[in-house]
Amino acid sequence: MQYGYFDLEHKEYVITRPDTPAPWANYLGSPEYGAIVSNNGGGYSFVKSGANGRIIRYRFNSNIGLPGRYIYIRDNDAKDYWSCTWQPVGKPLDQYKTECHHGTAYTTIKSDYADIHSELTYYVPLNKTYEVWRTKITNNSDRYRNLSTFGFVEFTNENNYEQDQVNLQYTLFITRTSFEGNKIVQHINENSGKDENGSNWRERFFGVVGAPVSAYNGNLDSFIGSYRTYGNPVAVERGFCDNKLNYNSNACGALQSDIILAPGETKEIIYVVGQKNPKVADEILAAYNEPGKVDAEVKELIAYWHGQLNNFQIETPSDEFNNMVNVWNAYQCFITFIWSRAASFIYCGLRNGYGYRDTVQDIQGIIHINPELAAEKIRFMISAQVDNGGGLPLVKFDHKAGHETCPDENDENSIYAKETGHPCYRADDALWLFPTVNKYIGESGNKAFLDEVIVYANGGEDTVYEHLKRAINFSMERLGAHTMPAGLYADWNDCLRLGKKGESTFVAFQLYYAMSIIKGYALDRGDNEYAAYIDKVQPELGKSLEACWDEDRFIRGYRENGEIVGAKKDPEASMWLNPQSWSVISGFASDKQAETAMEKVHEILNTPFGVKIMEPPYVDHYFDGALMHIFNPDTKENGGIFSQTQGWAILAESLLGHGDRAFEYFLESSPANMNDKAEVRILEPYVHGQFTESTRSPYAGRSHVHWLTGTGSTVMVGCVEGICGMRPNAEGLVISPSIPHTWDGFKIEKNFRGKHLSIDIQNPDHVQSGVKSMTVNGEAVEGNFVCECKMTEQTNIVVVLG
Ligand code: IFM
Repeated sequence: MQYGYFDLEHKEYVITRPDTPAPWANYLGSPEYGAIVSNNGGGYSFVKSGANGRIIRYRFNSNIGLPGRYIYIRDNDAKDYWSCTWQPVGKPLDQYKTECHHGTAYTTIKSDYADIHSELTYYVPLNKTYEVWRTKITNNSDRYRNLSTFGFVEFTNENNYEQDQVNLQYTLFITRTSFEGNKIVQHINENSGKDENGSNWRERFFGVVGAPVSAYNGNLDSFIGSYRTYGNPVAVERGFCDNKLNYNSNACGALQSDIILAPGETKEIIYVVGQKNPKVADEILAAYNEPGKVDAEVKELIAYWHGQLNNFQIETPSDEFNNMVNVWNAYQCFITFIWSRAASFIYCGLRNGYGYRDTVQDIQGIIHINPELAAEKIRFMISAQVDNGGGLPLVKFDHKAGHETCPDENDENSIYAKETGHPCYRADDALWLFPTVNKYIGESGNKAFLDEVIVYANGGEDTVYEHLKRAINFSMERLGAHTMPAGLYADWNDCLRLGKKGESTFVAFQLYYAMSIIKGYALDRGDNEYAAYIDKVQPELGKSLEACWDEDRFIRGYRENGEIVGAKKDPEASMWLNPQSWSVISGFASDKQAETAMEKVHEILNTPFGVKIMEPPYVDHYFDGALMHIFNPDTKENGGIFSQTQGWAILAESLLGHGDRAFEYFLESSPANMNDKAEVRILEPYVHGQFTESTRSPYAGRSHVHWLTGTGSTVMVGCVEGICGMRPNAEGLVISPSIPHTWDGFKIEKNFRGKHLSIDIQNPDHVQSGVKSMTVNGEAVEGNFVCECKMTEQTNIVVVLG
C-alpha cells in the first residue's frame, strides 16, 4: 500500500493518506531548540536536551502519536469541529481531504473539510530557539462562515522528562499558567527563586498573532474535559474556552479566536511556542505582525537546506536512488550528524551525549556535502579521545575537553561509569577516526589538518597525526592470544562482548585498514620510522587474519576461552556479514577470498529486505558474551537485517566492481523501494531505520527505530563512494562507478573544493564497472583520476565505462 510520493523537485515527501501505518515524522530546528512533528501534527519539542529541556509533552510507545501541536476549527453555525491535521479529531476520510508535505526542516499540512481549506506550516526559524505554526484558513464556500479556531499545546510540568512523566506528587504542584494579552505563560518552579541562571525557574509561552484572543485555557483538564481526549475537547465541542488557568494541575496553552470569513477570504493566524520570559515572548510575537515574515523565514530555511543538498546531486535511471541520494538519505545524514541519538519517537531523549563510534561514523555521511562542517565535529570527537588512544564511549553533550573523567579498565564502577552508564572501553571507537579523517582530507584536500593540535579528553594535547598513532597503539596494546585486537566491552556490535582476552576479526580488519591509511600519511610526511613500524606490524596482523579464514568465510573472532565465534561448522551464528564486507573494505582479502566470501553472503544472508547481520540466530548455542540471544530470532543483532551493515555490503560489492549486486543490496534495503509496501515496512518510506525483521519473524520486512541510526551514513558512503564511484583523495578525484549493467549512464553535479564538477558517466557497453576512457574539459586523461590541478571553476568530465 502506498501513502505518499517523493517530490524530487521540491525535495519533499508528500503524504496523501493520513492514516499511515505509524506516525511518520520530520525534524525541525536543532538541538538548541528541537522539534519532532508527525504527519498528523503529533510530536514534541525541547530546549537543548530531550531529557532535561522537554517543553511539549508526548506519549511514547503508542502508535497514535499523541499529543502534538493542534489547531482545531469549529463551525459555530453547524456546531461541527475538526482539526487542521487529520488527527486528533479524525474526521471520516471521505469528507476530510489532506496532504502532508514533509520538507527540509519544515512540514506543511493542507486540509479540506466542509469547504474550509487550511494550510498549516510548522517550522523553527533558522538559528532561532522557538517554533512557529502558521495556518492560513480559506473559506471556499459561497457564504460567510462563523468560525472559532483553537490553538492548543500541552506543556510538560517539568523540564526533566522523567520527572514530568512519573514524579507526579511533585511536578503537578510546581506549575501555574497566566494569560497575558495574546499569550498563555507557563511558570515552572517560580518559587525556587526568580533567578534565571541560578534556579529551576522557567517560563514558557504560547502566543498568537493575526487574530484576537476571544477566550483561553491554561488548565489542561478545563480544555479537554473529564473522560475526554484530544479528539473531542470539551472547549471545542461546546464552542468556548472557560478562561481557567492551572494551579496544582496539568498546564496547557489553548487560545480561542472567533473569526468571520467572507466567501473566498483567507485569514493567516500564527502561533508561536517557546521557553522565554514574557518580555522576550512579546518581542518575538510582535515581529510576526510584519506581513510576509513567515514566508520569508520558510524561504530562508529552504534556501539553506537545499543549498546544502545541492552540493551533490545525481541523475540516474533509478528514481529510488535519486530520491535517496539527492534528498532523503542526505537529509537523514544531516539529522543524525546534528542530533546523534538524542530524540525521536523511539529515543525519549535520555541519552545525554554522543556515542563515540556513532558520531564519528555519522560524520562520514555529510563529508561529500559539507566537509568543513564535518571537520568541526571531527575536531570535537578527537578532543574526546583519551590519551591512552581509546575513545570515550559516551561523549557528554557538555563535554569538557581536557578535563574529562574516563573509564577505568580495572574498575567498572568508576566515576565515568557512574556518570554515563558506560563502564568500559569498546574496541572499535577510535579506529573509526581513520576512514572519517581520510574522507575529510580527500574531500577538502586539507592535508594540514593532520598538523592541527587538539587536546585529549583527559588532558594533554597532540597533533591529529599523533592522535591517530595513539588510536593504533590502543589496539596494539590490547592484543589477544591470536595477536588480534581484543573485543573488550563491545566492538561495533554492542551485543558482542568478547572481553579483554577475546578477539574481534571486525576490529582486526579496521586496524588493518587504519594501518594502511596512516602509513600513507607517514610516507607523505617523511615519518619513515613510523612507516617502517607499520611495515612490520601490518603483515603480522595480516597473518593473524589469514588464520581467520574458514574455507569460504572469515570467522567473527575468538572467545576468552579461545573458542571460535562464527566458525563454519557452528550450529548457530556460523556466518556473519561484517567480517566478510570488512575484509574487502579493509583491503585485506585476496581476490579469491573477497569473491568467495561475498558470494557466500549472498547465498546465506540475503533476503528480499536486505542482508542479515548473521545466520542462524542464537537460540540454543550462545555464549555469555553473545548478548543478542535475548532478542527474538531474526531481530536486531540476533540475525535481523541490521540496516547500518547494508551500507558496508553495498560498498564492498562496489569495490569489487559488482555494480549489479551493489545496487541489488541498495534496492532491497532502501526505504524508497518500499514506498508501495508501507503496510509491511511500517516506518517512514523516506528514512532508514535501525533494523528490519528478517524471514523468521511473522512480520518479516517490518523496520524499526526510525531516523537516528548510523545507517544514514554507511548507506550514503556505499552509494556515493561505492555505486557512484566518487573517491576523492588529497590530490584530486578518483572516479570508479559500480552500477547496474542495465544503466546507459548517469550524471553527477558536484561542488568540490570551490569548483563545480559536471560528470557525465556513459555506459555504452552496459558493463558494471571499469573506466575505458575519460576527458576533463575535453582533454583526454589517462586512467580514472582527475588531478585537482586540471579542475577549472566549471569542470566538465566525461567518463566512458567499458
Ligand atoms: O554499533 C552499534 C551502535 O553504536 C548502537 N546501535 C547498535 C549498533 C550495533 O550494535
